[in-house]
Amino acid sequence: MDSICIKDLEIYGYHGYHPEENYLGQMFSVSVTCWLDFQKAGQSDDLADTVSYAKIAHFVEKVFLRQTYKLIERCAETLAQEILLQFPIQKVSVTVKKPWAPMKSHLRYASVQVERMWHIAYIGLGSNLGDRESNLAHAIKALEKEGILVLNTSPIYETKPWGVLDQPDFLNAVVKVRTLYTPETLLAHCLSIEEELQRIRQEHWGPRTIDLDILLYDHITTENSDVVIPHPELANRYFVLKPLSDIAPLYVHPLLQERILTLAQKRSAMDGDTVQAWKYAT
Ligand code: GSY
Repeated sequence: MDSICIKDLEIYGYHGYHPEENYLGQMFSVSVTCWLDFQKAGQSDDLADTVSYAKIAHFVEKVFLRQTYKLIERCAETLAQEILLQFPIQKVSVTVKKPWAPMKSHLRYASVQVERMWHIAYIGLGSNLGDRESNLAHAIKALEKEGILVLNTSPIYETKPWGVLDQPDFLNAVVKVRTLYTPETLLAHCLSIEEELQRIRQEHWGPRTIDLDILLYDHITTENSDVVIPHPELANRYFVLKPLSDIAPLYVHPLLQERILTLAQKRSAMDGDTVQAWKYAT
């Protein structure tokens, strides 16, 4: 991907762990690389088709001086997040250097570097207690409140219970989201939304106000993680495959190497009658 780079932008700031750093201040040097596609600007010669490096530099100065942090790690993390939110870029790298770091050793500088990028994830939603449709709507709003941008919502389906059969029918849907969170942090947000909507986790595979499952995250597969991606049951559950295939038919399952649409069609032969159209989510 193309990149725009700002190297060693000098800013006099007050970040530091020692109180004297906070009142005396010192020189910092900040470098930023932004990844984006500027093929269009390469053809058009128009600044509107890319990101102005002057604007990035000005924005970095503003964010850098807005607040004082003890750690340059926190400073770099904040800069990376704010730059990704402010500019239409895919990925950013931020380096913060402290050439005057107060210590006995002689060195050119101490520095930290972070790389952050947008991620695309698909989250499955299910509810079979209370006002099921409003539970789904609340969960989607709650995701947005946590800073998770919902890009697309599948139609809602009414589905026969899977696992424990003697329980009410579910409403299921899938959302496509854009997030800066890691899979672990995204899962933590999903769990806190479930708690907020008072899911009662009494019976495994039993009724629930709301269930949020991370189905896919970029094209990664995880190992030795508390979050298993792709969701291990994805290919077996038609109530997930059907809504997912509506919004990501061509996505290739990273382990099975088959398109979601193909997996859905295969599963439909077995479970097609367990999933019925409900109505389109707003
Ligand atoms: O894993 C999601 C919770 N769940 C569901 C569900 O969402 N829909 C249907 N149809 N059956 C389910 N069984 C469980 S557990």
